[in-house]
Amino acid sequence: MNPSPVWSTTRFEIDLSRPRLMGIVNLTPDSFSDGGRHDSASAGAAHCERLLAEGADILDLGAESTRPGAASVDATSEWQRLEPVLRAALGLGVPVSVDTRKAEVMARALDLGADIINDVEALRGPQALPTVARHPRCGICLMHMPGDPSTMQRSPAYDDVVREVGAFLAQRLHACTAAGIRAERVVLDPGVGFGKTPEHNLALLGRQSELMALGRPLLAAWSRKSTLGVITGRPVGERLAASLAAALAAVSRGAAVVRVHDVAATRDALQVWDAVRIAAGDNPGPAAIQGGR
Ligand code: HH2
Repeated sequence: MNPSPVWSTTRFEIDLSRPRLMGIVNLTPDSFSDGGRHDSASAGAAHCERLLAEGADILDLGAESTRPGAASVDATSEWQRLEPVLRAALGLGVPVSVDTRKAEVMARALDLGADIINDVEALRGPQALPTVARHPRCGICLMHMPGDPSTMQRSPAYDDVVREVGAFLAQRLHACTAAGIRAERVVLDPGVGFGKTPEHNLALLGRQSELMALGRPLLAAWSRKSTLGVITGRPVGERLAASLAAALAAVSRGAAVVRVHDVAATRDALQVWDAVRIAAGDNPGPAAIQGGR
């Protein structure tokens, strides 16, 4: 089955016939690679504008870190961090995603007009699925994570990580469609670094075609993650080249969206990759993000 090339969201139909860049906007004091850099409303809004100028197609705003062992944040504090930046981002003319696990934050973000809910718990949290299902159009990213961020890296073990992550994502996609959510609204993410060893993460990338068979586009989020540090021996601040290599490996194997911190550099890398596709005669041509309703 070929994944549908469209991601249907609140205001935009995102054409995924070429890879899309999702720029990460962490509004947190404690994110694993850029905590404390954009955690005031003005710095967060400025970062959104910077990522757009660098070529982001989608902005992903998060106000709670999900790094291994991160302390959870209550919904009120999360929303206080998010709201002013979300209001500003929604005026920038691109799809805006909100990275949250809490139904209360999802509901508020959707009321304000958010285009996408990106949930690392794949809508398994209390009231998350019905909250999103009540919305007629928003896009959704369902990610695989066993347990929660405080426990997920305690000896992750699978018999066959690709088969088990695929079965989980298929089950969550089914839960969404059973709740009345059209499949075109959903993108799937194997969850690099969430309850997985470096070997697990690499197996998921190397055998990505098995996840493509689930019939929905895939999101790849390797940016700066620790597996890249294990492979290269580099600390988190020196993983740009490794992140670019992983992003290109993911899109070459069919990923439709790459979630990254370093938008300008990833844009350059994708442009070269696209130019090679054109030269090879297998480029589908320019693709647009339609909408703005
Ligand atoms: N990773 C992070 C956060 N959100 N969402 C999806 N769909 N996939 C991911 O792999 C993913 C995600 C962690 O990265 P980051 O946002 O930079 O860090 P932190 O959670 O510490 O804020």
